[in-house]
Amino acid sequence: MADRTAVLAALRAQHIETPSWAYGNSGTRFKVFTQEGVPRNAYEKVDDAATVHRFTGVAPSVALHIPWDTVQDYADLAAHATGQGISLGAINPNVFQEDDYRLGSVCNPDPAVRQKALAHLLECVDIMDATGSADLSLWFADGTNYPGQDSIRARQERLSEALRAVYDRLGGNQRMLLEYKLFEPSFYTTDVPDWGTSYAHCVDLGSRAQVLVDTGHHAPGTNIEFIVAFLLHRARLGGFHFNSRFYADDDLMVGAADPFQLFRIMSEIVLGGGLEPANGVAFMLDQCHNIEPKIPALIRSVLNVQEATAKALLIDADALHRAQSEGDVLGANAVVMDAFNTDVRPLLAELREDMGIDPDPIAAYNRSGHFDKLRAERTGGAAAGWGA
Ligand code: LRH
Ligand code: MN
Ligand code: MN
Repeated sequence: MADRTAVLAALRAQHIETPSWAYGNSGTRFKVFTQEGVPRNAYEKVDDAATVHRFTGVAPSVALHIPWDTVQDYADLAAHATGQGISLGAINPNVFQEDDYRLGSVCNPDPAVRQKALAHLLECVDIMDATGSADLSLWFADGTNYPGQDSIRARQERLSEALRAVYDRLGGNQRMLLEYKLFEPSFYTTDVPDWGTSYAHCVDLGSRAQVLVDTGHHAPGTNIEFIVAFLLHRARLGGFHFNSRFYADDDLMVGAADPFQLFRIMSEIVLGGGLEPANGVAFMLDQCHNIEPKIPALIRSVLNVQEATAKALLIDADALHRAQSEGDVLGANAVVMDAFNTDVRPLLAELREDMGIDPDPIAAYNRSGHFDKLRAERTGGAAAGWGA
């Protein structure tokens, strides 16, 4: 059996980052639904992230999206976060929501648009300097809709050029995480469609460029845990945008659609040493809560990642290696399934009690009356960024 004390210590040290945009109103291309009590600005999003941390104990940072979270003074926002017991995490630039980006951002055929996009990326590194953020999470909506629309090769060269300029601007403790996505908003080619493209650019750039795996960005049926194992083995797994999906990039609560997949991913992380802080794997969420209340949904998501991690930590690694080296197919599979089928809720309740928080964070939040307070205090909450 895995050592219980070591399992509890690893769970206590886990750090799951929530995204500022998950606290705002969101929807689909058909409708952005408004909810009561949602934050009206970046400061209130930080407050909500701090609430999620207070109830879970393992979500001590919040990612920002710029310009959705634009403020006058980023150092002041960082100080506000510190005062609330959390920190500002990854900075996500936005080069996909302006008319100029109709044909792309850093891959656009027009050099003036490329320049504008690059200037925004560099400005985001300035913001990281002010917030103390270590990670720049890059996602490009760039691509084409029709064969012949633009040169696939020329677009790759433009991408390389921009990535190089940003990489060279990074400070010594800062990283660049390059996110890939198979399709959407482009429907014929996407300029960073898969982990291989991201990996190749990262290798060109240097060791502080790493791949960001958003679990909703693959073709159905893709074996994401293989990608995770490969990238971790090559020291290029920068982190995750966790969410779950039934069809495309659904951005549903992580672990809701396929808890077994989340467990398989976390198993590769645990077995590959990815929980060690030195390996720098960032466990971030990237979700939208269109119809469900946001703070409880984020608490649920954090708990889902924690449960999958706990199960992965319970894998008896010695028994697994023994079965694997003996070629014992059924035995090896049974070791993994035993861990998956373990009810880890009592273990996690014990952990939370040790940490001085309620063993049932969602019930505790619902009892706290916090939402009634938000509903009374906040009127006219902001949209997350879509359809605002
Ligand atoms: C793109 C994406 C990317 C964006 C976020 C809002 O689908 O996953 O990470 O920054 O959604
Ligand atoms: Mn994402
Ligand atoms: Mn996405």
